[in-house]
Amino acid sequence: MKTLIEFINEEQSHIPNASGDFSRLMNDIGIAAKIVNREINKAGLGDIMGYEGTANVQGEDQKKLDVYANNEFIKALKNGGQCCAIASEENEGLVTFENKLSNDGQYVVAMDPLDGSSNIEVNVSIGTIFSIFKRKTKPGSPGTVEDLLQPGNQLIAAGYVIYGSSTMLVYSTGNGVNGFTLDPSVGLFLMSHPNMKIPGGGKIYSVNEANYIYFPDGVKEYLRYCQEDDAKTNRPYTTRYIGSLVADFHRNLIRGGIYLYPGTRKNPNGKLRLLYENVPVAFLAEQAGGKATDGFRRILDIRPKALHDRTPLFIGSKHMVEKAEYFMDYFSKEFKPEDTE
Ligand code: P6P
Repeated sequence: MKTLIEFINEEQSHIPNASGDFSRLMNDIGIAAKIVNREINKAGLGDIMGYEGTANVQGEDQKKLDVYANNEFIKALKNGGQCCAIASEENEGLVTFENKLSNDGQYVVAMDPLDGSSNIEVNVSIGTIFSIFKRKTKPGSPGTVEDLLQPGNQLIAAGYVIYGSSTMLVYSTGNGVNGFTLDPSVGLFLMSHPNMKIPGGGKIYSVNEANYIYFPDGVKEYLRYCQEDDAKTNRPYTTRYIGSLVADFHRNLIRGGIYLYPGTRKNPNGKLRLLYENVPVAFLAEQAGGKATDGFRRILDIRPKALHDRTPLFIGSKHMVEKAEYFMDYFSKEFKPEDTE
């Protein structure tokens, strides 16, 4: 099996005049993933469980592993020198580095270092999610917020690490999606899932139905559609909701399906963050033949106004997302953002 570094080098060989900087950045992410994985796998044995006693910019209690993962990915990206700024779910402001090597870095990274961390103590899969953009500002000084406020259609790469029954790194540079499984006996990510594609005929829907009464009518009608008995269209579908975006998305990527985190009257923009949750999985979904919108707009075309912007998310098998969009357009036009083309 091809190792991650072999694949990274192979991809680099197809890019004329590649400097190797991106390859080193991707390798740094792989190293940080292995370090975080080691800590997660023994979380129940050390004092790494539990709360840090602090809250992040989202007002969410930070777990010790949240802070640990955040620090490890920041350290790896700082030491690598290819990254001049990081936007992290765990940091309110931009993370920059006061050293020349990083200030000359060509790339910026947006990340959720440990998504779904509320699942840690119940041993449910959690994940790291990341977006990589080219900086817009001139090298020679730290990256700026402007470097991060780019729409997903400008991505250089995006991916996630899922720390589950096995640990996988799944990412794309725009030439399809490839999955690498960590072989802990040798400490290498090996290509186990080449050229991943979301099956067309998905019949799984993932949504937190506890929010049902606050959902837009379009979502309520779509859920009714999913539950109707119609053998010709493979319904009723089945529902699976893990409460960890990476795990729910990864299952749908392999089995087909749709994940929805809609906006509600209380929270019209939903819960998930655009830059380091929705954009990376939307990039992968499209690269794998699927679709990702906020119910009306393509996720990758939405320009963030701030680092921690939120948007609704409808993502997965193309025909399922398009059916959900149909119901949103028919029943819930009032949720359509003003700047929808
Ligand atoms: P809820 C985890 O906190 C997360 O950001 C995603 O990983 C997950 O899909 C979602 O929120 C779960 O949110 O409101 O259903 O608990």
